[in-house]
Amino acid sequence: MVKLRIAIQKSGRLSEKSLQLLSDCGINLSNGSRTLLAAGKNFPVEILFLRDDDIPGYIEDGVADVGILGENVVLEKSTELKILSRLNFARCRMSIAIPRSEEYTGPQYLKGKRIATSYPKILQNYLDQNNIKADIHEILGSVEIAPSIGLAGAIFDIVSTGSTLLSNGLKEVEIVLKSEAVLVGGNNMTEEKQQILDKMLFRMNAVMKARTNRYVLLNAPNENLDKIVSILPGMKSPTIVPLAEEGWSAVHSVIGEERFWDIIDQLKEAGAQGLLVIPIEKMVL
Ligand code: PRT
Ligand code: ZN
Repeated sequence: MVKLRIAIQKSGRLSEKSLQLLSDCGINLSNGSRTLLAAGKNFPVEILFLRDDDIPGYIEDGVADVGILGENVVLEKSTELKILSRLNFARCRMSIAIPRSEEYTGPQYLKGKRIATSYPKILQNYLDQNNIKADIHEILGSVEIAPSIGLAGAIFDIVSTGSTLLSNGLKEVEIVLKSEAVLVGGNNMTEEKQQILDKMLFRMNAVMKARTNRYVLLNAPNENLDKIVSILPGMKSPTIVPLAEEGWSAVHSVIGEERFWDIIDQLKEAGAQGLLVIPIEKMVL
């Protein structure tokens, strides 16, 4: 039987969330992540556990069909892979940082400087775009200590909370790109594999929509219903059910997380009471 081979990170920041996403998509694995290869029990996939840096090469060589990895690694390692879905986890940015004591005067500050990074290709693109000639010094780990040991005048690295920069006496001066985990694929997929992939993408979309939305129930006096309905975005329009108590209704709707607290505040002001917020497990539109 044909199986879609999915490469995920063996151990690191992406591993757990990649496995969780598959599990939320109803894809259960027969053996744990300790082996190199695990089979889907109830879905035609095989999971290959690799170092994230190796995933692009495995897909380009056709050993894996798709993979989950940071967009930053995709941009650094490959030009051939297509982003099939953005996965909304492992968010970070790739930034240039310099010693805190230095005065930053804009990208031209970097001219002639030595910049340490594990991402020379992305950095070179950025420098070229800004017409800056600088000396890129590639190192594999602990990039953040390069300035303090006199190895470089600036660094280009992944930043999440910024606390690593802070504790190394550095400040972030340019955000070059924003990254998140993505599902990527190569260019030559058989029709059978494409069908499995489409089915999995459909499930992933349902899971991701559900993660970024909440189901909201509230009670409202009937005279305020028009106002409340106008505040709610909803999928189509909210469900309104009369309460046992005369003159009151229950309103059910779905709210996206990006405007969630705003909308809740507006609902309260419009007379909503007894608000309940419930996570959604899957959302198929
Ligand atoms: O062993 P393998 O090669 O598979 O893993 P890895 O060590 O190369 O990668 P890993 O597991 O550290 O990260 C995998 C992916 O997670 C990265 O490619 C990014 O896409 C994403 N990601 C998200 C991050 C971070 N956030 C992050 N904070 N990757 C690394 N960091 C580092 C950052 O470089 C900094 O040094 O974590 C440190 C802490 O960051 P602050 O700003 O929160 O202090
Ligand atoms: Zn890596």
